[in-house]
Amino acid sequence: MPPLDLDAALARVASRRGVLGERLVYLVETPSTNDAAATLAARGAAEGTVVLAEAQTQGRGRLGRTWHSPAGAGLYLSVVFRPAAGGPGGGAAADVARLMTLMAGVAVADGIRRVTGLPVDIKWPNDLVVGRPPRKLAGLLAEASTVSGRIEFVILGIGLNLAPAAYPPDIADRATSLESELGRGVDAVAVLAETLAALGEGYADLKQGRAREMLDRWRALAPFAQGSAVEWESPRGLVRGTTEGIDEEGALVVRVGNRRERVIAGEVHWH
Ligand code: BT5
Repeated sequence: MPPLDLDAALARVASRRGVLGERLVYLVETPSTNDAAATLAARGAAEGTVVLAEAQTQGRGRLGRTWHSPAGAGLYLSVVFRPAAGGPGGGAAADVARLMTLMAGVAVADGIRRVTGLPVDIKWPNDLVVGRPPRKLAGLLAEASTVSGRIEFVILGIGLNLAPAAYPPDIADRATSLESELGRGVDAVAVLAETLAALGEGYADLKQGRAREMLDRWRALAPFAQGSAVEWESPRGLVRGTTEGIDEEGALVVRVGNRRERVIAGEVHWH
């Protein structure tokens, strides 16, 4: 059973969230809400379908990593998007899909900020962090399904820590939760509703060609994207540089010696 007050909270933000959350599937435990949502989407589930779980047994991050998802310690949810349906053509849908992770970072950060006042920062590309040194509060996982090069759907997964949990030691040092940061309980239902509202608005902006405003907001929420030391493995070996923001396609721009490089995917280590 989903929390009883969820319907009321979603009703309050109905005009902002659009179709997001019109259909909500609540699971007590599932391997991964991204997989559950992808299965539903492949069977035709409508845009905006949300899968929410109390716990995940195989929560995933990027590059095959694990997202620890103990029961009741976090929000674990996935949303079905169909950017190619109805509105824009294939190229525009690909643009929307490409910026989905950054848009979601803005939405989740703003959702949390509005409900709790906690100054959450975004760390490129998919982390939400708090404090210095930054501790990870939430992570995003956008996965697109394509058929003959056309985007069928995008599943956006959000894992957000609500309460402290017994993580493995290597993660415990770098993770945090809303409760540990705020020193009090949080209204998880309000955070969920406000996040879906912000996601609905951000998605509408992207579909209507207002990516620039979203990217500006992203920049304002992402202090590490300017002047941070980073390194990554490239085909030429380890590359070190200093971040110089993001470009219009959402790539991280890094100054390496006297040239600039664009980083679009893969793993960047921050110092
Ligand atoms: C992410 O990957 O941060 C994306 C996480 C997305 C999770 C959601 S939950 C709902 C949906 N269903 C899924 O199966 N996934 C999505 P990445 O950037 O690769 O970061 C993963 C790394 O974060 C791990 O290797 C750990 O170091 C760390 N980590 C794992 N669990 C964590 C947690 N609960 N809190 C903070 N850090 C964690």
